[in-house]
Amino acid sequence: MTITRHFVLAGALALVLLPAAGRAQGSLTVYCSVQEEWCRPMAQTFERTTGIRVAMTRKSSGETMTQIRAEATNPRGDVWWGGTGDPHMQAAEENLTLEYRSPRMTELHDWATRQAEQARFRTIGIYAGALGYSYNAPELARRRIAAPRCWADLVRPDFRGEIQVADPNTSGTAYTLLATLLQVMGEEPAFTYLRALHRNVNQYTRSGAAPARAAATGETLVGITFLHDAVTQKVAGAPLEIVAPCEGTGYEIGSMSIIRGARNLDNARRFYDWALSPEAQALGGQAQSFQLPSNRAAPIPPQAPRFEDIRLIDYDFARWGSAEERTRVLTRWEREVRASGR
Ligand code: S7P
Repeated sequence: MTITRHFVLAGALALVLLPAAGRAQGSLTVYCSVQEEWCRPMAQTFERTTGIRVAMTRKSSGETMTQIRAEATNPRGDVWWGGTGDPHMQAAEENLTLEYRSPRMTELHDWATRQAEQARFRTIGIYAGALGYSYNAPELARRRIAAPRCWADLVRPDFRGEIQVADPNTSGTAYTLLATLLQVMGEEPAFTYLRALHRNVNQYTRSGAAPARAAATGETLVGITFLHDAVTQKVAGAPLEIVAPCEGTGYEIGSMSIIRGARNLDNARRFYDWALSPEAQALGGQAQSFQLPSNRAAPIPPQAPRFEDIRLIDYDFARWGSAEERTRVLTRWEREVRASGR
């Protein structure tokens, strides 16, 4: 055996024996729009199992959408993972993301594949969660305020300056609130409601989950968020009561898309397939994120708010995720709500 052949064989053997992470498999840039606590194990576990180096950055859904649009002529990200479905739908419509049909699609719930079909397979559902609010129960009792149960309760005068919600321009959660109210009440009554709610809002945060953290510490009395974000606080010991509003509420289909012009397309597809697997989706619950996973075989965290227990509306994702409607509603909110006095 020649020395060269010896080296080739030894090299091949090392490749077989080395754990995947020990081998260079290229890289991947992921834009992550869930909580940092879940972004991190996703990146680390994928890196460990494939050897692909992952650069992950976390931003809210609306902000990520704006960034991808701004980078369209020179894309820097490969995959956008997580965040509410509406901006993913808009990105699909604006041709910012790529069609991909994962072999794992057959393993998913109907709501996840319906999302993909509506976006011509440029996005797909990875989890779902309903919108609502939570309040700090001891603080509410201390101020002798009657417990809220409905959206209508949040515009009562006794909640003046006591409510926190995110800015719908940056936050997918807050955009889901706008679209939800428009669907529950009809557009004109919803804008009247939003102006009344504005008087009670103490701060529009950048990120959607922040109001649940503020309610947990008593910094605000009420935080409007996805219910699962309030559950995360409650599980950590916060004295929160969680409300699925009596009139009915909307929900998100948290989504994932491959960015058009991805520099690491093969790795992006590999991440996409992996992120749809039951093993990858189980990481959510382990990271104290209590959404409903889209893979039918993924474990549902026992703390996850179940859709059967909530009065859900038939949220029209195609309409409210369309570029035209999203832009129109956000512009109207800026003009008529944020600019209105308190
Ligand atoms: O915390 C998880 C979660 O609520 O965050 C996502 C959300 O879009 C990101 O926050 P923004 O509202 O700031 O965009 C949701 O998809 C997810 O369930």
